[in-house]
Amino acid sequence: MSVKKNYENAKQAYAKWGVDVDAVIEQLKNVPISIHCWQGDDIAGFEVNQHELSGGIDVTGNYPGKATNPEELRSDIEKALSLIPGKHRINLHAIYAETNGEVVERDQLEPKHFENWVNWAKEQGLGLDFNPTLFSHPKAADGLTLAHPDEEIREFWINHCIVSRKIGEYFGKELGTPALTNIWIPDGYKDIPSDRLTPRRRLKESLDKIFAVETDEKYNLDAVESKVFGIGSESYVVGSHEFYLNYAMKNDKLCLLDTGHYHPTETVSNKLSSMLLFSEKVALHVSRPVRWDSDHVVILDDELKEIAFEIVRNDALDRVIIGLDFFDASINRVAAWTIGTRNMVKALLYAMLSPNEYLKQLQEEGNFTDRLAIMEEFKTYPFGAIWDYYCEVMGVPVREAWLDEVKTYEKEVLTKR
Ligand code: RNT
Ligand code: ZN
Repeated sequence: MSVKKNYENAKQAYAKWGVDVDAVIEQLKNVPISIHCWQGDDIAGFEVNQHELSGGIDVTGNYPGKATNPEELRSDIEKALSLIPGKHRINLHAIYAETNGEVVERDQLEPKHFENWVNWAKEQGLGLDFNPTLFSHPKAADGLTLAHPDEEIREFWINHCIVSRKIGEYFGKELGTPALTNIWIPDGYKDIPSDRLTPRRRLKESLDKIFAVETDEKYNLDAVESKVFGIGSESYVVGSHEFYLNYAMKNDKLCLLDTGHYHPTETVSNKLSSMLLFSEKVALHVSRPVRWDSDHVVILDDELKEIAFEIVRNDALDRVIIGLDFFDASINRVAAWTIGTRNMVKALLYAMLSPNEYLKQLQEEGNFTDRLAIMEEFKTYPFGAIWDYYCEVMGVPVREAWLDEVKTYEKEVLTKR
């Protein structure tokens, strides 16, 4: 297979429509994806007194070889990164703190507990993002955290979020690229509430207290993530889309849209243009809901491509912060990262290889016949040849060759754990 020859031919096909493939490749190299660390250990984390996963999310499967300590997790991430083209970022949760065998309560966490991560990120040339962990904890056992009626519980979580934002700020300062610190809480009710307002009022007040503490936005960006339902919060989620959309707009925070957190026929792709009209930046958790918020590995499906089209067509590659959020324990976890992240990058490339200006013009002219015709024909343009070439020039395996590397890693490393 001559990757280069196929590329040259494919390039001509795109050039005919004014798509400058070399320029696209240069641009794509600079688009980071924030890869979630928690795919590697089923969201277990490294707390000394580990608590079972809670918060209405679930990881199913028991594929062997999950990471059981920070070194293993970092080495697994490095393996995945060696198979994914581009320079990316790693997204951590507070439960990935390293406390030297000491129990450190979450409201007492400090930057020093993430020093190893920062040193590693420097070595690897990676940016880091962060999340406070408001689940898998006795103080979250009621399914309520920032909206809990008990003030002491609320205070604990408020403080946890404040120290987390400080940790995000530390990441940004150390690594020279701002961290996105994203707050997601599980708060909600299994059954029909008798009062929807009071918990939301408490959440609003808790957030106000959290954000009253300043962080430098050169180093830390705050995001809030909504949800439509969870296991055990089927009837009501305090932090709904409308809640956070309004909160973020009013308080100049980023809205984080998770693709699994909306009603099944509602799509994040259709939300981006509206968000971008009113916010400078939007954040994403790209996931794949199968019948529910199941967090399956991201595949190259129509909605993923549509999300990528919206980012590219709206010229928002530097305004949409793309993060991933899936966790599948039924397959090799390094493969899961590799498949999901390669697909995200593929979708962006696919969208960038479309004659987007021309298609917009057709729409403005009311020429819907040509719009549909060209959009459909482009689906079978030689995208694969460009993708193969991109992998080759970025020094990562072309096509499925990465799978052999994962298999070797599994045999030599993962199965020995
Ligand atoms: C849960 C949210 C949240 C978590 C991670 C682990 O529904 O999507 O983002 O998945 O924080
Ligand atoms: Zn999410």
